[in-house]
Amino acid sequence: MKELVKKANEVANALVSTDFVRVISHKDADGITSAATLCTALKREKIPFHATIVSRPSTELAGKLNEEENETIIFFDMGSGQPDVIKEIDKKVLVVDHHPPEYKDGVSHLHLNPHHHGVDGASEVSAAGLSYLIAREINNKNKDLSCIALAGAIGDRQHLPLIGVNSELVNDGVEVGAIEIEEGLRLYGETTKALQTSTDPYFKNLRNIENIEQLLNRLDIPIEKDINELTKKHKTKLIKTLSLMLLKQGATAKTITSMVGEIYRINRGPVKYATELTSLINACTRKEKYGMALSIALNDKKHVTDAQEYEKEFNQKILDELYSVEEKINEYRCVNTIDVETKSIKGAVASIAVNCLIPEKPLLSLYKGTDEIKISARGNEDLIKKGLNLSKAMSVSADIVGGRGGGHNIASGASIPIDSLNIFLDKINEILCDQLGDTNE
Ligand SMILES: [Mn+2]
Repeated sequence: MKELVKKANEVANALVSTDFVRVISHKDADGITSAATLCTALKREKIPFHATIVSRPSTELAGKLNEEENETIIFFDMGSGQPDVIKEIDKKVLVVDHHPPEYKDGVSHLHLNPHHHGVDGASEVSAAGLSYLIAREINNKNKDLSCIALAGAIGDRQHLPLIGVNSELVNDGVEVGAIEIEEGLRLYGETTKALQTSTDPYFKNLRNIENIEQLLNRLDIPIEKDINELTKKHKTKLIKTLSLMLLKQGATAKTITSMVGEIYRINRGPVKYATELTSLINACTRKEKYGMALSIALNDKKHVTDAQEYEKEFNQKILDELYSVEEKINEYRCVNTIDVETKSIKGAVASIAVNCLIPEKPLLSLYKGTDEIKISARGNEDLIKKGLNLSKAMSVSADIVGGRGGGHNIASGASIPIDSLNIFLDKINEILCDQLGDTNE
């Protein structure tokens, strides 16, 4: 950890000694909060910056950056896996990424990646946490920015539980009063709504508001109260009932235990809880409103209502899809697949289903476009323990059919040519059987 902070300090020094910083970050909650954390720190130092949110570093992007008059460019949440593109940029490039790196030194001016310092980038720190370390090295007063970075760690699902740098940044936030830790259900808002719209976890039998009201009445719990404002007695009763419900519908043990735990109230930012901030940013990115997402992460309240509207809309699509997921499943020996109608929800649906409904096998969610099939693959902790590595399975299987794929062991993506689905599925099924130790033919 010490070494990682030392490297963050080098990046901080490189930034404060320049008069303009060009920030390029990834288009997800982690990338956007990374940019917001650093940009806030730069603003406080009166260092001008320009931030752009992109999907991945490309030759086209490199060309554009070379034409600009920036001296210093910082990449967040990307770059460790794209040395070729980084090399094309003839400026001072700083790469800050937590994905497994394909190089160490010699490609960019500075390369901050936890994997080089014995820190796990999949569980202990995301790009936002790295951005936070840099911000804190720029000025110790930036500890309050931990609440933005926390939303990034949550976005990359590194909060169950928070460990390593992530837990350190929360401690910093608590120390300066930017974050308050509460114990409770990891849901927010009015109890009935919170249960009806919950996707993390997803309650199969709480689709109708009548069912929920009946349940609450039976438990003698007031329906109009906020879920986190319930008395301890009511919360305990509710948690017991909900846990049983999840168990019955097939949810993993981790899903059930994760429903309860630390929740993080943030005292900086346009919403009350860190999870809410993550969720609003995600809602914007799915609509490709990256500027809006960034402005929310930068503590601008202007777009919150719109973002909440997107969130609601998106949530409904997921709930509709989940409702029929069990009927739509195609079963292979070591993998399940489903077809989804909306591209933007395929990852979310797969991830919820494999944790809350059908946990026995990894789940691939397929979106069939005109010439490509986009695939999101999701697993759960139990499958990881058995040896699941979706990143490898997806990249190898996609390669074979002339597509491309990769990601993390628990969550991965691929795109493949439209006519290659059967070959792809045969291959990935075979690889997954191998990984999961299913040796029977
Ligand atoms: Mn990330």
